[in-house]
Amino acid sequence: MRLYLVMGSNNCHEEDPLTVLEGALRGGVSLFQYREKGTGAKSGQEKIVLGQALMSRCRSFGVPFVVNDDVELALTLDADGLHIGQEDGPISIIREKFAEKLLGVSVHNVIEAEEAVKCGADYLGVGPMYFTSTKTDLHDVKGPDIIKEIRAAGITLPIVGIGGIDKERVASVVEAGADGVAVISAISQAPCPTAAARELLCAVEKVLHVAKK
Ligand code: 3NM
Repeated sequence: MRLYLVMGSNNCHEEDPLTVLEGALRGGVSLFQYREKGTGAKSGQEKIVLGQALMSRCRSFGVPFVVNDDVELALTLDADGLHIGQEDGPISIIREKFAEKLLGVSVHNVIEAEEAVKCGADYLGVGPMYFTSTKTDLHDVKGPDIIKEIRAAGITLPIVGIGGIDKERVASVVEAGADGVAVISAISQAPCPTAAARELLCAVEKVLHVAKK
């Protein structure tokens, strides 16, 4: 959960998403979510074909491949897991469909986090940590304090913070109690995704190692 890359083709601008992903994997991304959403996003067969190609890159690095929202696509691709939001239907029903797979849930407060835990989520995505223009239907910015509140409520499930995170902001998110960070633009829009991933991972590990001492 240390460095989670979330990405679809429209997050990569001029670059080929496969090249961006491969570079990011080389830099140490440990989990990948295929989020093909928004303007110009692929659909139908094209979405499946890109998903297959991205999944195969992840497999060659031994990194789990998770699909955002799209239950059918996750089943078609036989992905390693699914990530859902609060609008994607009852978590417990989806959990049953993906009994053997990774299930992540986006949460924005303690009540949603407790519900996700009760329904059997494997990890929580908590956001937005900071303002971001990458997501259009953004909730109110919560800041890293919301992770502290979730931890204070006794929730021990793996947590990644998401939303507007760059290498300077990693420490605030991990110090608040996250196991790692999830990013889109900090890697997909970086001049060198490998270097960007390396720097983000380094920033996460720095806080975790200090905490262990
Ligand atoms: N979910 P960037 S914020 C996909 O708050 C997503 O749940 C969010 O993109 C949430 O790293 C977000 O470029 C976008 O800010 C993250």
